[in-house]
Amino acid sequence: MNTDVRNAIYNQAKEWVLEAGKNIRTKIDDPLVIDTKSNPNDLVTTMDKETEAYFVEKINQNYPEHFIIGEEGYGDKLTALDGTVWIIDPIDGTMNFVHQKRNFAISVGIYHDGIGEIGLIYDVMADILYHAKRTEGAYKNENKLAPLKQNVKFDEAIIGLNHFWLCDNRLVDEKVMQQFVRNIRGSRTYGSAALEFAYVAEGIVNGYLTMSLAPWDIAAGIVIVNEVGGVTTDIDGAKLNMLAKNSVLTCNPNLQQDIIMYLKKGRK
Ligand code: 2AM
Ligand code: CA
Ligand code: CA
Ligand code: CA
Repeated sequence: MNTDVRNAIYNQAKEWVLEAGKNIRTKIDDPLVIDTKSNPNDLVTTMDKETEAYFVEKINQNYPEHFIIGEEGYGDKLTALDGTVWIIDPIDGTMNFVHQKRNFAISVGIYHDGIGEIGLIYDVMADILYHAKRTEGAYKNENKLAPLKQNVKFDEAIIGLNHFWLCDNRLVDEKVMQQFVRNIRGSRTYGSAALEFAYVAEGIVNGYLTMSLAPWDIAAGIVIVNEVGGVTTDIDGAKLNMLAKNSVLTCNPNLQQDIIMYLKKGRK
């Protein structure tokens, strides 16, 4: 993707993300209409839909040749990542949005011919924008993020993961995962995949392990983590499919082999 074109798209995307975030903050105490999707704990609100619709309208107006993949279905149904594709999660961490009114993010990844060019993750209530352009480094607001530390050891690592890994699950023996959390230094569960990617990029957690996420949960995060030297694969260490669901490991490259070895040991 041409640098001038990319800069223009990046500036525009950033403006829309900040604007959409401001709209959410303004309405944060308004009554919510909450529906459920795949199960009673899988929430969606009018604000998720309104925010996605806002992006889709703006993109269609300004970039009619671009494609959109969005969680709430206002985008396109794509079977390939050819051309420029905006991969959007209007609110990542809807449960946090509903119950906590914080700890949720707007996530926008912009890919060109399958390559992640731009990543934007906006922690709306904290007003912190994590952002990156491929090969130009990653930023937290105006501050450039440092490359990930070289010497992080497995037994000193903090890993983001939710508690389902420790319950009977279809992917990995929970006994092995219980051993895993005892052998790392600590675990954290933030409830927003996008923010967990951002924290890996920031180096405040050293990895994030997650079951079955959609492209919009991870598209921006992959670009941002990549810019600080982090690596993202599926939980077997294989390349991700950005048109399907994936169980994902994003982490400091020092830890990747150790974590994947653990998973392999318990893999079903
Ligand atoms: P969401 O809030 O955009 O749905 C919470 O554990 C993280 O997992 C969030 O990033 C959430 O994104 C994501 N997630 C993906 N599929 C989910 C589902 N079926 N139910 C709840 N959270 C889901
Ligand atoms: Ca959702
Ligand atoms: Ca999400
Ligand atoms: Ca969402």
